[in-house]
Amino acid sequence: MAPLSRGMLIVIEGLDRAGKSTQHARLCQSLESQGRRVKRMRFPDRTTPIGKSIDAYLKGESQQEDHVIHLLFSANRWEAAAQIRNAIEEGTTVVIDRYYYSGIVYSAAKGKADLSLKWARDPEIGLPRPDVCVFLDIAPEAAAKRGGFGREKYETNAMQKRVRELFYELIATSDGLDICVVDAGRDVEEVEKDVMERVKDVMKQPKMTQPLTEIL
Ligand code: FDM
Ligand code: MG
Repeated sequence: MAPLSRGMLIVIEGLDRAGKSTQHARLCQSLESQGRRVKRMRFPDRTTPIGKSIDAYLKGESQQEDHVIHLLFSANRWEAAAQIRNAIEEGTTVVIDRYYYSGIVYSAAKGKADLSLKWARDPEIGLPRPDVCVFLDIAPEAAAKRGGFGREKYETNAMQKRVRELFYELIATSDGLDICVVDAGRDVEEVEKDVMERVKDVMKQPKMTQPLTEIL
């Protein structure tokens, strides 16, 4: 494969239990085996002070007003933005488990009139824009069969169902989100093959010879 002058910014998205962690790990490994430098990241990054507040909220140990927690999730990406940009500039491919797509959709799924998809997206403007986001699509019922939910805040069937609807709305209504959908209800290997194919397609695109852009 031709060397890229900069790294790629790749995001893996999906509902809980869609197989994000597995596919994230496998994609990173295959990119490394092809000789690329890879930086693994995930959001929320629960290790920073902001991430620790998010963690406490998700575990039900603290309460946050819905707009406030939304902005904390966004701030948690902003505190990593320079790190992402620097890695990519020096040729490292950054692969992230969840990014601003989850940020928009999970907050909007709460159904508050004053917390729309648009409101939720605004704080993300200016963050590094992914070259590709692979949305691992799975029916909430199939996801639920993969094992019960844990005790975290958003792990309910109603929430997952709404999140999936909003992911579809996001994909349908906005251009330039760089999302491609992969059917994640199949064997791990089949999904992995599809994910790699999507990434390879993007590697060939002219934008890969240009600097990384920003979310508009
Ligand atoms: N989540 C994740 C959000 O609500 N907003 C965000 O910006 C991000 C990145 O946090 F329910 C939600 C999605 C999920 C929860 O994520 C924790 P992980 O991937 O299960 O740790
Ligand atoms: Mg989870």
